[in-house]
Amino acid sequence: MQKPLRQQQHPLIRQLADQLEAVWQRYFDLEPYHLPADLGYVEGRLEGERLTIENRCYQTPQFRKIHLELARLGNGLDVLHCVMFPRPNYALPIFGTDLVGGHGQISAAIADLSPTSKDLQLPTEYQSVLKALPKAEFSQPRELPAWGDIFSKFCLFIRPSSPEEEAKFLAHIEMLLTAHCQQAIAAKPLSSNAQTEILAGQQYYCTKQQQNDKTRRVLEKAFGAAWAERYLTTVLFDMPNGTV
Ligand code: BLA
Repeated sequence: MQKPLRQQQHPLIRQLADQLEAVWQRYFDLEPYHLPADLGYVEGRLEGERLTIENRCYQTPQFRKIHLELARLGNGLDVLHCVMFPRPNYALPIFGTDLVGGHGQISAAIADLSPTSKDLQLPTEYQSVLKALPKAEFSQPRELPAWGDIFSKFCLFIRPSSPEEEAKFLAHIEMLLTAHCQQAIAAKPLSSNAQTEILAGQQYYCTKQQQNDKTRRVLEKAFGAAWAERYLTTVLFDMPNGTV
């Protein structure tokens, strides 16, 4: 039996994976969410190197899908991907985080609570909570790509430059996620006619994320273009049943 992927990955990825699950377990009774049967654990080959993907997926009354994915390509590329999709009857933002690194260095660390309302603003309760968090200053901020207009003004996108900055990133995400779980638990479900806008917001988020060529390229090289498209649209950034 192989060791769980996280034990072979960059320590920041392992720590973040453990932390995300600990916070979810603290706030929710997690029910399993079933991914398409062949897409839970996947192995492919990219230019002779093995690409391994391990998915964990849950749901709660507030969240349609809480997805944590760990991926490792050979010994050179480690990825943590996480998205919490709210159910369409909750006007909640989308929590997302991505860590990408290799050879002992994380090159991209991103975390956000992304708005899904028409005006692309976070709910006012979230704005006040996020404004009150300690300012997260990092020495190497990174610039968002063109498709990144889905992210809020609180989005953190950096290259952590030291173990201290890695710890600061972890601590920041813990606060962000804790605030999100508390808001979600306090949120009231909406009536069905208010859900169209929320679905449209989630659809927009997914469409933009699917434009991330860096993710698509890794998946295409290992599994081919058709598989990558299916994975991007059914596992990473899918819409609830019955909507397109
Ligand atoms: C960047 N994502 C990247 C990069 C790679 C991947 C190789 C480039 C790293 C760098 O520029 O240093 C690869 N990410 C993957 C793969 C998976 C993955 C293979 O998740 C999954 C199998 N991406 C997300 C989510 C967010 C996100 C949820 O999946 C944000 C909440 C953001 N990833 C994101 C952004 C970049 C990135 C903004 C930088 C893109 C750029 O600079 O062009």
